[in-house]
Amino acid sequence: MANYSIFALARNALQRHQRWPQAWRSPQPRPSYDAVIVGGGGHGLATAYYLAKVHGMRDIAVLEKGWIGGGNTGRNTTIVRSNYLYPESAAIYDHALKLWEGLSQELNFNVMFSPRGVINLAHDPGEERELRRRIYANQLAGVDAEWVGPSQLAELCPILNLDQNIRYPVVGGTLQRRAGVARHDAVAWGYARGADSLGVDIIQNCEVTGFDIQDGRIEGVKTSLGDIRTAKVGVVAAGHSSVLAAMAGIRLPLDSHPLQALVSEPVKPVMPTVIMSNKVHAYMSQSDKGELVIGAGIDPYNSYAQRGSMPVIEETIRAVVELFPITSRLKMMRQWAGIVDICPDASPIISATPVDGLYFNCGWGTGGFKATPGSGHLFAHTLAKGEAHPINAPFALERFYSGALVAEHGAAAVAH
Ligand code: FAD
Ligand code: PYC
Repeated sequence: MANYSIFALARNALQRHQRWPQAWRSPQPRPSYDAVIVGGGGHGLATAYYLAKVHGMRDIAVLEKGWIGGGNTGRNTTIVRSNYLYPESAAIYDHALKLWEGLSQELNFNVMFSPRGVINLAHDPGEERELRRRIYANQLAGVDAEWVGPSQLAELCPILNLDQNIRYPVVGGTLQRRAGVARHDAVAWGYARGADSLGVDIIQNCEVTGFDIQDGRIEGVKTSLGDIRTAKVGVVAAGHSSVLAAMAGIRLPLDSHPLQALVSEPVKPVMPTVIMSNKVHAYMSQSDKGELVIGAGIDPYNSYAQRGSMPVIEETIRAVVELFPITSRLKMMRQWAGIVDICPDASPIISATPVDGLYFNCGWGTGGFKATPGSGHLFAHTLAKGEAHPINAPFALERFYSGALVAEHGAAAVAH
């Protein structure tokens, strides 16, 4: 069997994958669709998949200006958890986590969801109080969460520095055992393949450059490949949501910032869980390839440059070396940034807009990867029915008029 696999691999390599079936088609856009999704990241592709699968809408196009998953979906550090403070957030993120738990089976595609636990560290008594409050809120909302002290931390992650004489000593942390990581590209590919098989057209290298709006109603989109007529548009463009909203004359309460990450050379398994520290602006996990995956807090200035600035990443590395001293001799292989779209309350927007038929799903900021299946599922409901699902109703634009904000800066766990 092993020999057969080696021969099969060699044959495929020499044939340059000639007889491999395409995972999804590359169609030209048609002149009209029942619905158009702008943005071929995980959220846009998941929205199209659930529109087709759950709501029976098959005449759909996903328009992506680059390649699918080339935005934040392929740039994030893949942490999946649902331990947010407010019940509205716990409901939306745990809805997503439940979908993650069955996603590989749902898509018949291995998204490598690995519930290896996520730990959020506390470095002082004030932080411990705040995190313990979040544990109680999570437990009341039916989300698993527990406090872990230094001795449990030493068992869960032996490379964590628990010396009390360091700059920011670790006093304990929260643990969500159902949380973990997943393979980010696989999520885009799995949803693309699933949506395509249900008839959705996925059109890459197709930039939306404007909207056709008549008498307050959406009638179509203008694209780099020509105009497309449609009565329903869902925009899921992450860091570029404000740019698209401006094309429709809408101003969204969003700030766009670079968020950086980097990976080390691969090493043997040393990090069995995920550790985050909001206070020192650093977090780390280990990929299945063995690379240590490290992330920072946001770059404080607004920008659309997907690279970020040196001082931010230097500060993060300083913190990582203090928290995990064995990293001090590792070589770093790659560094990058994505543009994140942050709301004043650090919660997302899933909403109708003043333009009839035009909907936005954005504002996931530093934390939308974990939401991908839930966000797509709920946005599909909102688009298909023309009204919010009860889980995403609190995340409509109205909250910025009513004042019913869902303030999640603390639970975002990545410094803003
Ligand atoms: P994207 O994947 O960015 O998709 C939007 C797409 O829209 C892009 O492909 C873009 O090309 C396309 N687009 C934009 N404008 C147009 C246009 N005019 N026409 C057509 N297409 C257009 N979240 C977590 O939960 N856990 C994490 O560990 C985590 N780590 C992160 C680390 C980093 C470094 C970054 C940058 C983000 C991280 N996030 C994390 C956040 C997460 O990546 C995002 O919230 C999430 O991936 C957003 O998904 P999306 O599908 O909405 O966006
Ligand atoms: O939201 O959990 C998160 C996260 C981790 C890294 C970036 N965002």
